[in-house]
Amino acid sequence: MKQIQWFPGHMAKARRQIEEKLKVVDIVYEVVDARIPLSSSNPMLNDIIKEKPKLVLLNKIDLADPKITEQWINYYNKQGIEALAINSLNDNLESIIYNKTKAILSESIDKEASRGMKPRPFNAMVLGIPNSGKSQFINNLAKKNKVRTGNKPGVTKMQSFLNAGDNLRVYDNPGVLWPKFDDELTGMKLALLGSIKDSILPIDEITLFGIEYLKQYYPHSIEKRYNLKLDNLATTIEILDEIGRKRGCLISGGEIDYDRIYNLFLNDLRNGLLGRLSFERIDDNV
Ligand SMILES: Nc1nc2c(ncn2[C@@H]2O[C@H](COP(=O)(O)OP(=O)(O)OP(=O)(O)O)[C@@H](O)[C@H]2O)c(=O)[nH]1
Ligand SMILES: [Mg+2]
Repeated sequence: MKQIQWFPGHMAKARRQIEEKLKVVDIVYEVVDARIPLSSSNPMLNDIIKEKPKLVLLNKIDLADPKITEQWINYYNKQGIEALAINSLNDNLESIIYNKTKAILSESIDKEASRGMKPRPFNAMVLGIPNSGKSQFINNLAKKNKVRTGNKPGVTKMQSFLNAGDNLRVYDNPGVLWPKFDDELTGMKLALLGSIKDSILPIDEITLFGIEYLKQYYPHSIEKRYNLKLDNLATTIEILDEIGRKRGCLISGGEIDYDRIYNLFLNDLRNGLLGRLSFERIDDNV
């Protein structure tokens, strides 16, 4: 996985580049991970985009708990924040996104029309932290017309668009923002889902965090995947040992190979093999 190290200088540069692009943009699409919508958002985004209309896209819903995703959508809507739940891998998003954008921009469309301006395509910019699915989302929108239309005279090199249908254009290079890494729990969740490098946090801690979360909220998913009964296992280490035995993660002499269990568990979780799981709940966070 590509990984960006965010230093203050990088942040300032990313911010400047985004602010420059925003001048010709009608709407910002903020892509977050539906499984951790708060942890995968950027703390400065609203400050950077100011009054620009925004649509929050809870992406990767195929991996998230549908009930929790619905609660998050309600949560955003109650605060007057526009939000949609999407799957950028498999859904056909073009008309859904266009229609929502048109509704959000309706007031300014009417204003332009009343001044005698002709209808024009909307310009959108995609923002989000690494690995949230920005590129996947842009490719999904632009699949019919993957051609650059920018680089016209007077338009800076960065301002090249991809057509998403006839009436919507998205910047071809999405804005990459930093996550909230000052909070330990946030870092743990991002690492658990593979959005920051495992090496930043110890893999054993990430695994224990994941198992404890599942034990609390999704006990059946562990029991089913690893064919075990949690009632018989008092501690998280006992759960690990049992997974190790069930999966044959053993070193010679019959000892448990914990590193193999960590990798097995994290791969299962990240690939959706433990079911559709969400790691952020409104009750715990708001
Ligand atoms: N299951 C699932 N996977 C997704 C979805 N959207 C993106 N992905 C996967 O998530 C990973 C990251 O997606 P990208 O589109 O590369 O993410 P990005 O935000 O462009 O990441 P950076 O370029 O590093 O900032 C890839 O493996 C995608 O295939 C989705 O809706 N569902
Ligand atoms: Mg990308």
